[in-house]
Amino acid sequence: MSQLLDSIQFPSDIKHLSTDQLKDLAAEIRRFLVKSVSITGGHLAPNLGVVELTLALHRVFDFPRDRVVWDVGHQAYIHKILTGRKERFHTLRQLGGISGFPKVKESEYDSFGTGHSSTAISAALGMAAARDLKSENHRIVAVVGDGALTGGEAFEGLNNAGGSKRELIVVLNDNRMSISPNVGALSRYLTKILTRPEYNRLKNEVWDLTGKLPRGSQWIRNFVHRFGSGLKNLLVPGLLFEQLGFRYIGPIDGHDLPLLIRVFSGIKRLHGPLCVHVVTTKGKGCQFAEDDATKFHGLGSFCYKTGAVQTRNVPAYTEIFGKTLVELAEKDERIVGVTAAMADGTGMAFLQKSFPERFFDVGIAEQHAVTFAAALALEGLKPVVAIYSTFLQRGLDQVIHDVALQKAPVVLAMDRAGLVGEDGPTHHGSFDLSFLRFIPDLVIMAPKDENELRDMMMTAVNYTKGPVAIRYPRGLSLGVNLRKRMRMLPVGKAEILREGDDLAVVAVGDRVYPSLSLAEKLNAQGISTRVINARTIKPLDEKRILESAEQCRALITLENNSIIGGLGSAVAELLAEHSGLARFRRFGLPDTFVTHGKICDLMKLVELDEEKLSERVMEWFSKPHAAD
Ligand SMILES: Cc1ncc(C[n+]2csc(CCOP(=O)(O)OP(=O)(O)O)c2C)c(N)n1
Repeated sequence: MSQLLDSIQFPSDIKHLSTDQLKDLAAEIRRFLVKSVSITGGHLAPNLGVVELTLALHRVFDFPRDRVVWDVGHQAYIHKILTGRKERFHTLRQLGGISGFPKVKESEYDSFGTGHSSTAISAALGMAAARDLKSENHRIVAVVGDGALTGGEAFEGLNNAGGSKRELIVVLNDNRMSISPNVGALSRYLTKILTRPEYNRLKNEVWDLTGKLPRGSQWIRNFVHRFGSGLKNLLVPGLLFEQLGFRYIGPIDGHDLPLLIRVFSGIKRLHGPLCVHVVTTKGKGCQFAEDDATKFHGLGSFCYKTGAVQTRNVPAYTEIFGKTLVELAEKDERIVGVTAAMADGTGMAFLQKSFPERFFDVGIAEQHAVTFAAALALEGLKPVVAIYSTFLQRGLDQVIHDVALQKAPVVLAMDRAGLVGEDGPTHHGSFDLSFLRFIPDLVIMAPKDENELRDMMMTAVNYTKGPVAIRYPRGLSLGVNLRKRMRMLPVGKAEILREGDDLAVVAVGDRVYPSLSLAEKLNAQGISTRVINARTIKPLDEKRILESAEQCRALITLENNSIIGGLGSAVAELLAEHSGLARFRRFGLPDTFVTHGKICDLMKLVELDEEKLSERVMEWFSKPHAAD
């Protein structure tokens, strides 16, 4: 049977479709999405929720002349399908394929790159200011989830946009979910709006009326405006958006395509900042995704018929972290957990389950999470804040100003450190060693395996002199036998895992075991190789590293962090002050934004895979050197 979707390449292909055809197309898109994402992995539930919304936007607006900014950008799959990327959709998130997020370089329809949340209103307002300066007249739409709206930058954008009076449409995609159920007062406020049936009914009638209005009928528009405002004054429990300078329109059923089209067509005639509150269901149209929208928010491959995911017999680092935290919390009631809307992703959900009163989900608000934790610590508690490395970038000033400067004993658990794979450059945790290492009084650790992660967690929660950051990678742990008892590690002491006197490899975190394999290879080539597990990047075990620099002919560092500012830089600084001690070279992530793809493929790309790394090291080591 010929499919409607087959005939769709660009937004112009949907402009002429009837409402019934658009509805059929929505159903086809859903089937296509589920099948495709079941193979590539990706963000299923958020996209299933915005099928009608995306179709309506593309039907009414004229992208790319008009602009759309997708907040987070994880829900832009349908937008991609409708804007010339359907044929490449099977390459989603794969090396060389299309990105899982909007990317300016990928398409003229992607007006702004996203991946981290809560940026869309700021970006859209910047575009509006540019448009006005250039005397252009296109429309700018920011699509923002209710979860993303819990992030501070979204409020900063709303505040500025509402004050500016520029023409801008914020579509609030309200599905009551962040990754987990949404939290906070704003979420409660939105729910209150939704639970006012009389408001819904009347409001829809207003829109039915406006839909039938002749274009440009000023008095009726004024009437609708006043009637609408009066209605809201009567019935809405608060007028947050209106008070911030936005015309609020909604709530609107985000799966009612004709209504969405009518509303978007109608508001094209309105001026100033508008907020269209659209209500959707995450996972819509796919039972297993609707039933467990958290699991199907973002995941790897799964069975498209049942949603079943392959089970793994080795726990992920995240799970080790989460369970260990519970173990520690059982013994010390001062331990509390903080997450910025990532209870499941960080493993904090284990603590939430065991000690709900000692668990805090603060929303997608990393800055707030860090300051909040600093205060908990100064009040005598032991907060463990779990934030992905890439998202802690948001909280840097708070780590400096609120945590380290006050020597607040906060534990920063940075999951997803290093390359993360398919989510790509917006999500790689490539920089945390670089952006944390210069902070005084902050201890930074990285475990070589899961036992060491547990030991580091125990050490960190018992470290009273100041904050401790622990970084660990995405994915499965190594599957080593877990020691039941954790032990305290000496802070600032490296461990020598293998002796040798030609080359010393100082490695950290998930690069320690690969260093051992590297040493095997080098030894087989007659290069006697020492392997040092740095364990703490700050303070660095200077004594041991300087000793090795003296005793070996050359020294290298190996890390899953940018070579700028991380372990390699720390060792380079040390050696520079003790000049002439050793030939030295850094191996780590290159000074580029690494693309998306499987971690193993990316490791090859950056030449850190086992084969290429040993070739590079051997080539460098064998080169004659002036100092030799
Ligand atoms: C700064 C930042 N922190 C955390 C995340 C991880 N994250 C991705 S999507 C998401 C939830 C977004 O919720 P919402 O905006 O409501 O969109 P929905 O998935 O519900 O459609 C979170 C927490 C992120 N992308 N950026």
